[in-house]
Parts: sequence; C-alpha cells; structure tokens
Amino acid sequence: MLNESTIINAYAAAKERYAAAGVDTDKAMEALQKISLSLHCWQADDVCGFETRTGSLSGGIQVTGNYPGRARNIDELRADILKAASLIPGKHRLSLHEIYGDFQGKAVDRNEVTPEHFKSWMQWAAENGMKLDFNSTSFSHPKSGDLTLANPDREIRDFWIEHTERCRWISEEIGKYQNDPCIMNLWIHDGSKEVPASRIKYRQILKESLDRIFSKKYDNMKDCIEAKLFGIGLESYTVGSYDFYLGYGAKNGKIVTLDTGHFHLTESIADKLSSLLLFTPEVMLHVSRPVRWDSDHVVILNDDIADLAREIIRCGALDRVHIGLDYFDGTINRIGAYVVGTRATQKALLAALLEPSSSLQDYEAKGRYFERLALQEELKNMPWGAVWDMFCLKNGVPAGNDYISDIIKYEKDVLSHRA
Ligand code: RNT
Ligand code: ZN
Repeated sequence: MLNESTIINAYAAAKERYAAAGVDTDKAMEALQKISLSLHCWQADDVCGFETRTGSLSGGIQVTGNYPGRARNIDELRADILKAASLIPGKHRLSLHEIYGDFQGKAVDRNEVTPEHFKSWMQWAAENGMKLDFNSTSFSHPKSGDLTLANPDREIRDFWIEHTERCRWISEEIGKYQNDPCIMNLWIHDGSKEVPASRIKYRQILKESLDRIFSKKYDNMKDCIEAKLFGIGLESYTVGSYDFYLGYGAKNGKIVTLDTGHFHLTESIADKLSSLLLFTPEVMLHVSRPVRWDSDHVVILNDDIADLAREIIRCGALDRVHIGLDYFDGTINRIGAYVVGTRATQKALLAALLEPSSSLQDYEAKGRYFERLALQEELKNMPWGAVWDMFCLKNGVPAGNDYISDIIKYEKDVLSHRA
C-alpha cells in the first residue's frame, strides 16, 4: 500500500525536476483532469448485449477466453462499470452499443429500437455523473451476413439503414438529455473472404446508404465513421476501408474514427492524426491493442499509445479528439481489463502533457537534432510516475498497483457468484 506521504514527497521532487525543464506538473494534472475517456461497455460482457435472441458474436470480430464473472444483464454490467470507474481517476463517459438497450426481456428487433429503450441508461448515467456515447450494431444478427449497408439486396440494406437511422435518433435524444453531444460511431463489418468481382459496386452502395442515413441533420449528436483493414472470414475485401471513410469524412464533414487495431501493423496511427485534423472536423479514436491482427488486447502503455497521446497534445487537439476505448479480452478479470487499459491511456496522455514541447521545437527550428534526440530520450526516465500517483491521490483512487487487491475483492464478493 502506497502511503500518502510517500506520494507527496515523490511528487514534490518530480515537480522540481520538471520545473527545471520548463514544465508545470500542476498544469499537466489540470489538463488531464479535463480529459474524459469514453469507456466501451462491451468489455464487461464479451460483446454479448441484452437482446433476447442469443447467438454467437459475428461480423469478423472475436473475443477469446471464458474467464468467469462476465456481466449477464444490465444490472451486473452497470455495477461493473461503476466498480471500474471507481478505480480510474477523473470523470469518464460510457459508450453503449445498440444491443445493450434496456429491452425488459422483450424481443426488439434492430429496426424497432427507439430512445425509450435507452431511457433508463440516460437516467442511470445522469445519476452517476456520466455522459453517454453510442454505436449502431450491425453484427451478431440473422441479417448481418457479410453485407449490411452495402448489401445489393434492397430489403436487407433497408433494414440496416432503418437501424442506423434509429441509432442516430437515439443518439440525438441522449445528447439532448445529457446536454452534451452524444458521439455516435458507425462501424460495419461489410466485406468478403475473397476479392469480389467488383470492388466499386459495394462501395457505391455503401456511399448511397450513408448519404441517406446522414441526410437528416441533428444538433445533439455527432457522427463518426470507422474503417478497418479486415475481419475474420472477410479477409480479402472491406467495403468500408480507410480510404473510403477518409474520402467520405473529408467530403461530408464527418468524424473519422481511427481504431488503433484497424491498420497494417507497421502503420503509425499517431502519424495520421495531424493530417485528419486538417481535413475533418474532429477525430474519434478507438484505443485498442492489436497483437498480430486486430486482436483487441487490453491497452497497455506501449510506444504506440505513447506516440498517439503525444501527437494529440502536440497538435493542441484535445478539444477536437474524442478518445474511446475498444478492446475485449475474456481471458482475465474484466473489471481489471477496464482499469488497466483506461489508466494506461491516461498515463500516456499525462506523459505527453509533461513533454517540454517548446524546447523540443526550439531545437528543431535551429537544426539542433542531437539535442532534440537526447532530450526526447531523457524524457523517458523523467519521474512522470510520481505525477501519476499524485493525480490518483488527488482523485481519491488507488495509486500504484493498489487497485489490484480491490479488484480481487470484487471478484470474490461479486463476480465469483455469477455462475
Ligand atoms: C470492430 C470495431 C468496432 C467494434 C465495436 C464493438 O473491429 O473496432 O469498433 O470493436 O463496435
Ligand atoms: Zn473500433
């Protein structure tokens, strides 16, 4: 157990070191305090949701692992989210997928869903000081197949258009209710296992579907469109590729979602940010961790996430970048998965906020590249961890690894009773 005076003393020393480098640690903590991450509700239950229909997860995404204790209903999921939130410093948002509606045990098909099914979520979120974000759900449904919004079959396509339009309506109502725009993400798995005879055919259809869906203007929600490289079983062609959505977003002023698992493994997602910010209104991030493929491992503090966070800060784009989490690991305690991934993302942001960027830019402007390299290297062992612990202390959440025992206790008291 880290005691308070240890944290306070370490912080004082860290503050002094950073001050010598021209960085104000208090300011960095203030900035971090204002960053609300959007926690994805689907880590709690392995992307199952609460529809009455039960089937397996489809759409080319996969959860591995069967660790006991996944949330089986809305009450369990809410309790788990609150537990996780209690171990994460700051105020955060919750991102819901349509399949997590409060359906009260009734069969509500995707083309029948209304804001009413999210009333209790809105109330619950307000009671707990949380804002909500939203996602349409086109996977795990008998009509999902390989093609939804890009389906040449008019009936299936219209079904998914109706679904997506309703999701925008729900998002608008959520946004109004919480007096803060609800960020709605649209991701569909549409693609094919082999290269299709015509690639443009399905992209043309998707474009037309999106034009129809977005023809209605709303003031309390924001649309994001998420591309991906490939899905399992749909390896050769993805209708909604990065180029597709980049083009669509730039032309139509839509927010492009960058999921860190949706690119070739050697591509830098951090590098994309500054380009997008010049051509699209805002950016949505799905922070994830691909291991060999879009495996959705729990986010850890690695170079990719550190780079991405630095780029947000260096672009001065905190007010234009929405940061959501998107991973699902069923092999470990799921509350732990939230806490580790969210805190890792925050640590990356803190380290970025502690960067002496004016010194670095100054060296660069003068062509002093050795000095720039050396300073960047030395920053890696600056005592940012002491600032992080202080941030946790200020927020009344466990510092260091003190949350581990808390999560084990919750597992014993609550999760282990879920058969
Ligand atoms: C899938 C996308 C998408 C989903 C969620 C559940 O590859 O990343 O964002 O993970 O909608
Ligand atoms: Zn995603």
